[in-house]
Amino acid sequence: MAIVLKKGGSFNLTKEEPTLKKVMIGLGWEPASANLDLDASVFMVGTNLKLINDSYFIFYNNLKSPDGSTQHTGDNRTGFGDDDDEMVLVNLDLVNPNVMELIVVVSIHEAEQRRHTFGLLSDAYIRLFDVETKREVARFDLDASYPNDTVVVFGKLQKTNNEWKFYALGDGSTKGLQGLVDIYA
Ligand SMILES: [Ca+2]
Ligand SMILES: [Ca+2]
Repeated sequence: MAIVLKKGGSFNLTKEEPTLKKVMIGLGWEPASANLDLDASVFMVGTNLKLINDSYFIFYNNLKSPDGSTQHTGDNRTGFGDDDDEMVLVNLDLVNPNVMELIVVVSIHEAEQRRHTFGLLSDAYIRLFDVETKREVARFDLDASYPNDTVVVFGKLQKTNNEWKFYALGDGSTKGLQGLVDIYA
């Protein structure tokens, strides 16, 4: 049984799932209209909460981290369908030791030009899936509404004392992906 998290909740992967090494982070949503394109990205940051290197910003134009740990499986343009719309694979054993957090965000492509916000979609979630045992281990359904937001931090993996924890965040912002790039890059 997967752990179902609420906003702000956390899950200790190292303690609860000690054999988990290869994690698929699945992200899903249902758009209210066509041409609403959401994009998953990951900021791999160090103790100072900055990218350890620009190439550790993982998004549709930079699909794989230099350490080989983190792989974005590619851009989905529509979000239609109940399965994961975009996915990121993380091999925890390969994560560069300087990386303390993998911050998983979803932003809306051309949000300002198209006047799109998270208010136009429903059933957004983030889930962690064990690639080797093919089990969902944790899930967070974003139940808050984000009528004006153009980017939402869905969750993060954080390493503390060599233990990995997953945090369900659901933190929205009106500043788009660039707003987060300004913070973390
Ligand atoms: Ca997309
Ligand atoms: Ca979907």
